[in-house]
Amino acid sequence: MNWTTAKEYTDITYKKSNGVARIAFNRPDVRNAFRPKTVNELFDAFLDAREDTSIGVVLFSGEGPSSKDGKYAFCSGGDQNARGHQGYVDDDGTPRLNILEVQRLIRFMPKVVIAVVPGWAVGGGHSLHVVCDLTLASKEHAIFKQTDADVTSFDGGYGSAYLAKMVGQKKAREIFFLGRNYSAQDAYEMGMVNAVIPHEDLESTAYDWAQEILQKSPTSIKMLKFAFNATDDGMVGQQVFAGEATRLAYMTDEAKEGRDAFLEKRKPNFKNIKWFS
Ligand code: 1HA
Repeated sequence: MNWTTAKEYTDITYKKSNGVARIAFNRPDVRNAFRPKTVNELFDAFLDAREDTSIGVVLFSGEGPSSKDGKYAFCSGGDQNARGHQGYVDDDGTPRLNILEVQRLIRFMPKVVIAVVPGWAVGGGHSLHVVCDLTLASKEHAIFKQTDADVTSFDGGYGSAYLAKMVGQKKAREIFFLGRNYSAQDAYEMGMVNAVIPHEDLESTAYDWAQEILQKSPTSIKMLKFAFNATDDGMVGQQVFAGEATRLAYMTDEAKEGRDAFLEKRKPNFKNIKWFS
């Protein structure tokens, strides 16, 4: 791993190495809770990773440990100190819930996003791991927990409904209704974690998984991601999948003929195009 800093931020770190981007929360003393500033930075970094054509995989993690007690965290959700009556209050006083836009960026980017969970994944932090394509968890320190019902919040989208598709209805309801702690092994057995990794190997294993994915066909990977998404994403899922299909269609001779005919102000000639079945 030869990381170079892609951009300096206050609340997150953002690095790149050899086709892989690494975005990590950097507020370890509050278990990597996110405030509006954190969310704005996440959005900026994920957008950059999406637009960078050299990047195929994004690792999403949390820096640590805490300087106060040495504990690790992926993310403990919304910063309760920044929470006003209508949402998480920005520096200009505007209440926001923009973390859902970050969820959508992760969900719809044509790249693989891997949650690398070194410690607590709680509340909105739990939902973020759920929306990632894959999750790798620290054997010793990862703890999964849903506190939404403790603090009068509810992620009624991917955080709950998609979780239920992953672990089953009964288990998802247990996670939200009881708000218990689950170890990495528990989460693995439920089907919401891909692998339980010794803590000291977590980062290198995540990087190895990313490199393995990067050996694959980029078109296959993105079409597969959007195919997996489509059944749960309704018309938007269809739109995203079909958008990529359109891109492929644009690369054909048939599409060139359609475009050229328009530009040359003539009727298109599709007679030589075969009707493959
Ligand atoms: O659900 C949503 C949304 C849904 C829809 C649309 C938008 C959404 C946006 C956000 C969210 C949410 O994220 S709601 C859920 C918000 N998060 C929580 O309820 C988790 C609160 N934290 C905890 O339950 C615990 O801190 C913990 C299980 C993560 C860790 O416990 P532990 O190891 O015992 O540490 P603890 O002593 O509690 O915390 C260490 C320090 O971190 C404390 O600060 P200190 O006393 O040292 O000054 C603690 O206050 C701080 N901290 C932890 N989590 C948060 C936090 N400070 C602010 N906000 C936090 N979320």
